Amino acid sequence: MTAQSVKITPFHDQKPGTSGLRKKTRDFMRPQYLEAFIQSIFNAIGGGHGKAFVIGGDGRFFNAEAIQTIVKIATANGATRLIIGQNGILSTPAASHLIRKYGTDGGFILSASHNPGGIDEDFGVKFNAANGGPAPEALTAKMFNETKALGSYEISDQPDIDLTRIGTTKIGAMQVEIVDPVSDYLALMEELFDFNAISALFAGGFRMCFDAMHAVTGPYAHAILEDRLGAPKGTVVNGIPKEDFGKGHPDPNPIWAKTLMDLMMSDNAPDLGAASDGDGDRNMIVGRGAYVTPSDSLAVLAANAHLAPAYTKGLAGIARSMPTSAASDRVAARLGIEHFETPTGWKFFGNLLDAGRVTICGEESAGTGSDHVREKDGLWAVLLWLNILAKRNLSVAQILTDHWATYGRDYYSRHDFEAIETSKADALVAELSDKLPTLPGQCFAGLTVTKADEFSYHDPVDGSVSTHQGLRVYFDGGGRAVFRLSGTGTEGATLRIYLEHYEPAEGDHSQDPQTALAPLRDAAYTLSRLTEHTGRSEPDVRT
Ligand code: VG1
Ligand code: CO
Repeated sequence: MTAQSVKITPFHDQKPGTSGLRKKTRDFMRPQYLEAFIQSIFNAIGGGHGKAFVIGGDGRFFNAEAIQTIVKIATANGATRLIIGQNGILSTPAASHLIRKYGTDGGFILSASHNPGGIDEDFGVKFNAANGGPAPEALTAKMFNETKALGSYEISDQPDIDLTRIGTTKIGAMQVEIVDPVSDYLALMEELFDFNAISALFAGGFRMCFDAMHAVTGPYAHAILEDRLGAPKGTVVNGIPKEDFGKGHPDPNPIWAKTLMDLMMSDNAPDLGAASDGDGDRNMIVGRGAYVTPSDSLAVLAANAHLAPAYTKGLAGIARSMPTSAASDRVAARLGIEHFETPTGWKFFGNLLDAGRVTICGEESAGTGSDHVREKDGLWAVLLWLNILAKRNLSVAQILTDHWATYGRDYYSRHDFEAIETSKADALVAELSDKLPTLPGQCFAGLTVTKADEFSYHDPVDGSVSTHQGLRVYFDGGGRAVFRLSGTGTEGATLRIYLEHYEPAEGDHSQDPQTALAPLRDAAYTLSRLTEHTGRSEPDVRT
């Protein structure tokens, strides 16, 4: 076995986005493309010599091939220990846990998350640091700089490793451990939650449907919900990971998890419906006849977390991404704890979690998690809901109604406009950001603007500043519209418009969110000149 240095011409399009580098799978399959990015990561972290890494992915097309390449580059860069999920499988939260549990120097996660998979779809690579969390902005910037100047990569000519067999082998001085992807994660969940109470809930006839969307959570959900907690066989559907996710979008929202939504709105609905995404870090929660928006889910989980063993002592604080509704802020205020508003993307929660300033975090995009790992965690959220349902003896709908009666309701919806020509989306954002200072006092579709700004984040832990994190417009009557461009797409631009309107505790909580938000939508579309810029007037996805 020898390592060789391969000369290359650097690529100039390897800028990590909201969550790692995402590209068309065929881009990643181009000669030297993956190699260049992986070598740049090693360069950005000061080399691989003597270091340990976790490696795994969501099982999408090209997962196993990419892992073999990373192993060879890691060998040549002097790594001494690799921990790899069997068959190349690790959910994002499980990978985060392994990094922390075994104290590795970081981990490589192969996933494009909720984006479709397959040779003509998407692939992605994320690097997580030694705290288990996504590389912070300073590190992703370093990686990008490395990619642009890269002259060569190091690779070893060893044969492929056997990913199917659990156990430890040696490649030269390097130890390679193939581990069961589920067992350490399951043990962690057992520490956090009251598994006896949840088992008793299922034994008492409680029914749920968990849609793994042919993605990575299938094996985890089978092992935890059915085998360990005793939910009836068949509780987990679409539970076998497929390379192309059954040709679907593994995105747990009412559009892409429509079959589950239809079931939950029908007469045969079980007590709880849940779904997770490609890499297992997102969750959707839906009760019988009651969809729970991710922003509300975060607030309900925070308000009830003390019912689960891990959180009986209470929460240190709560953080949410800026476009997420203010529902969780209201919970923090009542609990008398700090709350934080961060830019979109889990990497911004890392410092707050590491510093012990927050315990629970969440995003409107169906991500919730806590300080047990440094990623959002789909099954964790489902188990916390189950723990709460087991303790409170109420339905999901009753818990929600009760929550709104206490805190008021933040009507919320995100409208996505996908695959817009990049130049048109950029023009809309540039024009809107230019005119922000002139908006206050102006009236659009009957609503008057009270305040408008561009969000910048000042990290209270390390003092770093992240600018250009979304445009915010506030209206008379308490409504808010946020505009930002997605950082996870692989085709054109996706414009996200986030709408939110607060109805106090004594107000009307029974409206359809799209109806309640219609005036705000009209104002947001009009003031951004959405149709003039993009030719669109109907979103592709409403969450
Ligand atoms: C989206 C979501 C964001 C999330 C990110 C990664 O980013 O809005 O909240 O953190 O995806 O999630 P963007 O830039 O497209 O809006 V995942 O589950 O795709 O790793
Ligand atoms: Co994901």
